[in-house]
Amino acid sequence: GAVTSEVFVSGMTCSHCVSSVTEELTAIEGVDDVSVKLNADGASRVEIRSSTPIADAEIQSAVEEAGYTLARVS
Ligand code: 9UX
Repeated sequence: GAVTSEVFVSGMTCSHCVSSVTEELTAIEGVDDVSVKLNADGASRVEIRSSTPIADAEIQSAVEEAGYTLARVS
């Protein structure tokens, strides 16, 4: 996608966490790629590529749906 969003997510500690977050974010309309740099000791960097801009609130909802916390949006 043409748009990249970068957020940081707390509470992710293993590859299954990565799968859950990736699945929820990929389900958002317009999202075509999600990549996570897992940081088990802090906030994991999550990069979301999409065709159109995704609202922060929508990203937050997806992250929380997966069971994690949005630490910050950059
Ligand atoms: Mo792994 Mo993540 O056992 O909440 S799924 S720690």
